[in-house]
Amino acid sequence: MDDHAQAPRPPLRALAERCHFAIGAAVATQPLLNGEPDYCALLAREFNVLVAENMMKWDALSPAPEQYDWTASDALVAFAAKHAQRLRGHTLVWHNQLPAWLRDRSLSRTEALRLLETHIKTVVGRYRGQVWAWDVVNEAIDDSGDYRRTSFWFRHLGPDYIALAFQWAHEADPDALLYYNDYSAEGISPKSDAIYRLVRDLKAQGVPIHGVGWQMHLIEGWRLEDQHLRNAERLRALGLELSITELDVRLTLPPSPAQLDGQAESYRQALSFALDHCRALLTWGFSDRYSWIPSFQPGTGAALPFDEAYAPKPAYHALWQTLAARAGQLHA
Ligand code: 9MR
Repeated sequence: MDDHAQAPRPPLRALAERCHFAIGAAVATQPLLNGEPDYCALLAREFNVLVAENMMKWDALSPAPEQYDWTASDALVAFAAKHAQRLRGHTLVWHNQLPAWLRDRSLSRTEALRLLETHIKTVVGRYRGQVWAWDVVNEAIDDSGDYRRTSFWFRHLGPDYIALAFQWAHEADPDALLYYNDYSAEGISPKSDAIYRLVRDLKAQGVPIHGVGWQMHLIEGWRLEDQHLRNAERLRALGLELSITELDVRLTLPPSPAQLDGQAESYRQALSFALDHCRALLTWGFSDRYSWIPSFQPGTGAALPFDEAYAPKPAYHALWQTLAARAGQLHA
């Protein structure tokens, strides 16, 4: 933690607040529940919005039918309240991380509808007024631009589940911002075209959707391009807001200093874009000590702004400088 003293002051959240911007990170279950001192101190210090990496997913919340265990999610909600941080809720409807009791069951359409409505209303209702924005539907479109037809919810309900999920979430917390969230959604592609059509049609039908989340799990070398601006503009023209919800930039391991600098440039460009076009930017974790990347993408990692010992990396300094420059301009 000594290296930590080298982090420029003030923290990211103080600079972000001057820009009316939300800067945040996903929170891992174990270090939060264990109250790991360095982890919790940095989490509280640097960020003004948090999201549960896993704690609010269906399998984490509901180990058995009609049973909920709120231990971890309540701990996160309490942590955020204590440190005056907003929360993003992740995620209500997804094909992954469904509890086995649900995934392995054969359901009629009526049963599937009842289970989904009850789950959404139970979770959103419990945290009504405490969650700023929910990822209501996650990853419903595949890379070819079709619905993800093999997903549990599509198989049981067809595409109707998407509008219903937003409606139910809205009934449970009329003040929460409701998002559609996906990966590889930031450029112009068959997938982002399909997301655009989906959210455009939802808006046209009067479905309560307020935003689109771009996850942005990036590979090294990523740079902002005109296609990202065009995509943002068409979504915002629908009256939707945007957030970068799960940013990380993975590197082949072990990274060289040049790779870390290149990564910092990706972070800088993503944040600079977000300050112009988005409500929030959250990274998927904040320290390389806890990141999904090495186990899912073997041979790669080092994707986050702090290293495994919680020392700030060039990516952290790039975020800091970008926010500081913007905060300075606003107050010049
Ligand atoms: O980071 C999450 C990891 O701990 C889980 O094992 C994994 C299981 O599917 O989900 C990861 O988070 C995902 C997020 O919920 C949705 N977008 C992609 C993220 C990375 O896979």
